[in-house]
Amino acid sequence: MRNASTVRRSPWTDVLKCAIALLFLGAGSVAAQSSKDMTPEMQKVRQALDKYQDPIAAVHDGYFSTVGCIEYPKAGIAGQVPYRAGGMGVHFFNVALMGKLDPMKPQVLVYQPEGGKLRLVAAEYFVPLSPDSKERPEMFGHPFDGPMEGHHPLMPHELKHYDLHVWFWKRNPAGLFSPTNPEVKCPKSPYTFKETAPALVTHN
Ligand SMILES: [Cu+2]
Repeated sequence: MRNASTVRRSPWTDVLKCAIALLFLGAGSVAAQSSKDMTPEMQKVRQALDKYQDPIAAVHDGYFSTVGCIEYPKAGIAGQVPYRAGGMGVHFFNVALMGKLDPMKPQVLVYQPEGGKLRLVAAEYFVPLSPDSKERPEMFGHPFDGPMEGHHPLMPHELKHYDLHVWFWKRNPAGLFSPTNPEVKCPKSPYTFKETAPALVTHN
């Protein structure tokens, strides 16, 4: 009798284990990007950009909202940037920073609408294609995506560029540098755009 009761696990142990596992899974969906995945340089950059968690502070520094929230319901196909299905959120663009490549000064800040607010989730480095940009740019030892067409409709197709997304503030199961994040969702709104992955272009 005694043996049986010590050997046999209570079904509640399993229920409890499941509940704990679910709790962690649930927490994952809103989890911040863990700093252990980032180099000390990246942690420094994130710290410096933390002030933009307030979108108004971003506007004061010249990052202006492009209004729309972007989702890519389908993965990119041949001839397109190989995006995975996911969201990209709302982009705040600082045109004055175009043409400079400085980790501390990303051209774009990416926000996710959440509970009626905008939550800072990523920074994006943006390099327009030009005769000067002969080589694929790199940041934090990671090559940029592209070159690609502008993201229609919030950008003209002609704005060919390289870009690199870094999910400093939100965990991205697709990877810290993945352009899309399957856990970013846009609200039902006339300003939510379901886009297709931009076309790859050649760099002459
Ligand atoms: Cu983006």
